[in-house]
Amino acid sequence: MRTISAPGLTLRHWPGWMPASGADALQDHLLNAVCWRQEQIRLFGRTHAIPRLTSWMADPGLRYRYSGLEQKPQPWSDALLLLRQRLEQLCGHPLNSLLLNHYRDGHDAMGCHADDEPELVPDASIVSVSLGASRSLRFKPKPRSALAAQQPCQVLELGHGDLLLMDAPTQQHWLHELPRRRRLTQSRINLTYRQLRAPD
Ligand SMILES: O=C(O)CCC(=O)C(=O)O
Repeated sequence: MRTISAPGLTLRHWPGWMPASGADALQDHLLNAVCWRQEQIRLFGRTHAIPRLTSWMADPGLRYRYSGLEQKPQPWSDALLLLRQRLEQLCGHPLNSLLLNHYRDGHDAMGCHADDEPELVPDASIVSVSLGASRSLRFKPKPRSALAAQQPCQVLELGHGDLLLMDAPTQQHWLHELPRRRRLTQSRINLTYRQLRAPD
């Protein structure tokens, strides 16, 4: 495990955390078993299909708006529940929801954002597992964050079976994005386990 830290940023990265055979099997299972959707968003009065497929799993009663979209939870699969239990032991807190992203090739991407929605427990880590093609995740300070101001960007290459913990208070001070990699033809799946606040 290596730790990447800067003011307001703590990342813990385990390259190859999941053995390749387990990562291959999980990737195949998710490609076939998950109900993937391509969501539409409205930007400046126009509708766009987001450049990736997504799905969301969560415990009953939890609601989550992500990128302005109300997510419709799918039931947990056994494989993802088992992985959740291992990750909860590792990070030391509950992980009651999971956002799945499927990048079909290098044209699919994720824009710059922070996972700082009010529904998320702010002290909890965001726990990310990557499967398939290697892609870079780029972190840059939020424009108005005093802690992170004038810090250089941090770039991590995330490969098959890698685990990444984004620890608090990273989401308060830093943005992250998954840029396009135009020549890439292989697909990638990313799982981000999260802790949502319990409903009132
Ligand atoms: O695909 C990735 O590694 C990043 C995913 C991400 O930023 C997110 O789910 O918020």
